[in-house]
Amino acid sequence: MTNDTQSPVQTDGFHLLIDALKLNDINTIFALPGIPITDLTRMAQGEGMRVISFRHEQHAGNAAAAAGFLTQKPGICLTVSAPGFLNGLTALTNATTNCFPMILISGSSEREIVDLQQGDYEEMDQLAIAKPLCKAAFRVLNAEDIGVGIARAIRSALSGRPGGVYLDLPAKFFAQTMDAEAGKKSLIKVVDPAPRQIPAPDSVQRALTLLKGAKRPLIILGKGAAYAQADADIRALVEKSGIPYLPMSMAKGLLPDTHEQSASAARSYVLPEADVVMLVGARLNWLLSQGKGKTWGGNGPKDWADKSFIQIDISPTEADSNVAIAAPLIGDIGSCVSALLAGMGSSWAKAPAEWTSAVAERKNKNIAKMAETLAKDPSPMNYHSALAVVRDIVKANPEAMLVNEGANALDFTRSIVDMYQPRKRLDVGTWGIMGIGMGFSVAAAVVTGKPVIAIEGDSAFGFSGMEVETICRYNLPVCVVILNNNGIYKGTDVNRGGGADVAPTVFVKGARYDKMMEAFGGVGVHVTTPQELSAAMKEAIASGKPTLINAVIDETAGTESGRITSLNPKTAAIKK
Ligand code: ADP
Ligand code: TZD
Ligand code: MG
Repeated sequence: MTNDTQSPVQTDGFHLLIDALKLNDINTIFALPGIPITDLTRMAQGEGMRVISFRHEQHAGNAAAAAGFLTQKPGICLTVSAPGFLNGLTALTNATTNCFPMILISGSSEREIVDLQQGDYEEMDQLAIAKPLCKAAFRVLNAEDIGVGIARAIRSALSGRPGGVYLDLPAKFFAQTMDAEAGKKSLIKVVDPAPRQIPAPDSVQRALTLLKGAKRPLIILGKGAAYAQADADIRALVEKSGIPYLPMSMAKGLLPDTHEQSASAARSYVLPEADVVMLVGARLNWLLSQGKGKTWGGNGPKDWADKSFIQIDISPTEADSNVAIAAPLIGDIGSCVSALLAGMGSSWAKAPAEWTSAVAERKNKNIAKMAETLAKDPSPMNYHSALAVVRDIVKANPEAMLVNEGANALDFTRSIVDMYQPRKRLDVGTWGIMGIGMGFSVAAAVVTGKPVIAIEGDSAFGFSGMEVETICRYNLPVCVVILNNNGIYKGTDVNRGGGADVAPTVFVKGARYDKMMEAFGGVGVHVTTPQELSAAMKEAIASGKPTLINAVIDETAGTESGRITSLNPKTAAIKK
């Protein structure tokens, strides 16, 4: 029995859960219905929540994670038991890896049967499985505890380093009834779920002293800085210090990529050369060569000079995780950056001109070289000529969201397409995971209401391609551009055994992904030139209609693994 037939003074688990979320200003759920949560999705919609229903839980989970990153509120993903839960778990773990706040709520089978392994429908000990893969995991057995359960989930997701939280709700919970008034009283509106963490004054001073003595300082902005929404202060810090900065991929646009202090185009120069590096919400993981050099970007391996690091991060255990951090600055980025600004006073000397002009020289040379490449119009179209179009479209629509995945399709887009506003770029993140494309696109459209451009490798798109139906169903202003080179990295690999099967990295030649969008009532366009691509993208953005552009590019154009070829293991024979 659902609440529809109950006496008005009673409430139940379904409604208490919805009320608890709404009380905390959470009004959207990314879901995939089924036992035991089908009615929950219906009731949530009935109670005025936006329920976005997906075709596979991983993409609902990815949407929740992106929503969390964009809004500083945990995104909610709702799944059924065992297989639905597992499908959502990859997204929950990816969110945790990326420090994005989300809550995966899964219905589960009855405890008594699961614990005795008696073979319930979709039986699985989900809480135990989720625990090591996310930031925190809770189970609520009784309706009267859901208020506390949601409050703990929200606090765990948002406070300190944000991350993914699992909430397990056995089927029995939903239909449990209780007095409506007592139920209402049991709910908690979380006060200050992500308390500011003010850095210690001596740690601010230590950082400033190091910065002051630097000859070749560099600031690296990471997606933690984008998440923190301290945009004005971060810009002020960069400009007041005069220090060249590098944005990590999802920090692009925090300051416009065209900013004169951006050192992106001189990345392989500044990383090895800098003597003091200030990390702002960026970890020294593989994306920064673990802080030890041998940059994977640029022109081959290079050792980094000895560096001193300042690291601004909310997580005290992040410091020293790879190399010694001379000046850890622990606190929330907003508080840390404003403390630095205050400490710099009014007479702070800008970064040495010898260094900034050396950076500018490298950068301008590289930009000129890139401009030459982008001006070419080869036939067939390649990554550069296609992305020159995307670059112009994004420049003309700086408020648009950009979602990006693939290997070459990712690396070239990141370096060619400038971003102009904060938190406009969503991508494969810390894991370099494929499959975020359509889930992130749905969330970007739902959360921001702005046009979304998804630049996808043809392989990358395949991981979430069925969600184009979701995009059409909700009529979202998403323009998917597939850089179609007939495969993973390239379309030209051959079967080394000489058999009839194609190589493992090669797909059907000339595939028409545009027809997938047409199948659901969206607009599909097949293009082979930059001119056609430009016209199709302009039309998509002007109309706001779900659009998929199959952009055929040179199948020989890519390189193995894009920019991270060096991470491929080599056989002993090749190494010699
Ligand atoms: P990127 O991949 O862009 O280099 P990472 O994901 O490696 O960025 O790093 C993000 C860092 O930001 C994490 O170490 C996380 O603890 C930190 N962080 C996230 N939010 C905040 C915040 N509000 N204040 C301070 N640090 C934060
Ligand atoms: N599976 C998952 C979940 N994540 C991954 N990163 C991979 C597999 C391995 N992988 C990459 O790292 S990139 C990529 C795969 C399969 C696809 C590259 O092909 P593409 O892009 O068509 O998307 P390009 O433009 O052809 O390089
Ligand atoms: Mg490809």
